[in-house]
Amino acid sequence: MNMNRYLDIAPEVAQALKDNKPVVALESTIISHGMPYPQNVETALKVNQIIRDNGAVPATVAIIGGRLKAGLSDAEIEYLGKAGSKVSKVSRRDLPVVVAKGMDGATTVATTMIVAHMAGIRVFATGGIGGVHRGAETTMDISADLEELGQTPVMVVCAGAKSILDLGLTLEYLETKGVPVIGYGTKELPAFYTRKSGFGVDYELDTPAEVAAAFHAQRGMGLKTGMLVTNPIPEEFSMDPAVINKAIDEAVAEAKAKGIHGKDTTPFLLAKIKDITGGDSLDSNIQLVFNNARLAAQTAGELCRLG
Ligand code: PSU
Ligand code: MN
Repeated sequence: MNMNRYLDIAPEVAQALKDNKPVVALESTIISHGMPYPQNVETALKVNQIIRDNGAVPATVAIIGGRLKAGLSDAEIEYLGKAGSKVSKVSRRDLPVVVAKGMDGATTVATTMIVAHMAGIRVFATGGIGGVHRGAETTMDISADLEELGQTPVMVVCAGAKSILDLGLTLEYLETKGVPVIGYGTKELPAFYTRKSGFGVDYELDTPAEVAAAFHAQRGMGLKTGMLVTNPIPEEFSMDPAVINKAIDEAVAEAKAKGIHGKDTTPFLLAKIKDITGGDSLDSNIQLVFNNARLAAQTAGELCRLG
């Protein structure tokens, strides 16, 4: 099964895949660049536990010493969390040099999908995806995550997209690429910190079994696209839209004034929003990741039942 010579699959993950037991992939940029230390490491370890409690095996993806890893040890997670933004943020275009040079790297949604697919993992849980940035009509800043969703058959469970992005354009892009956007128990795209965005999704599905059945059909038809499952943050952890939208507007304005661009944009905005909201956004962020881990583990279980 371990066909790719650049890939190491953790023994527990390899065994689960061989036995048709559920596995959930997790990204590492959320650990290194998406949250501060030590909450990043605490969150990642708790996510692993939640996935286990829901009957699946966690497989955090990263690049260590130039090796693609599907499944990290707790010590490796601690290392990436402590190193933070000193570790390279690795999207699709960064892979060749990082691997050839034997570097360490934290994988974005795009790269985690690539490695998950190489390993044979079908379901991936995260917080938020990259998308079409506000002002992309002049900057052309569109995350490689969207292209990956258009070409790599992995299900990504997220809490929707943050309004650091242009949500309307992000949905248009996904439509063009043929990516199904599922609302879990909702007809509206969740906006990460809040349950609503004002934008509709393609389909509402209400159980892990329904989500698994849709993905199973997609794969059964040989469609090569991914699937985006958007899972609203639990009500009790959602933020006041006025507060969070003001923080996001301020962060976006500051990024523009400072000329932040390229791969630095998303990490800059995430850190800024956390500073402005005094940590409230971090608490919400952590809770929505837990919620996505639960749904992903249950859906992975249903997929295994389908074969
Ligand atoms: N959005 C979040 N949290 C994150 C990210 C995005 O709410 O941690 C990270 C993910 O790793 C995602 C990446 O794949 O940022 C997107 O970066 P870019 O926009 O540069 O493609
Ligand atoms: Mn970008």
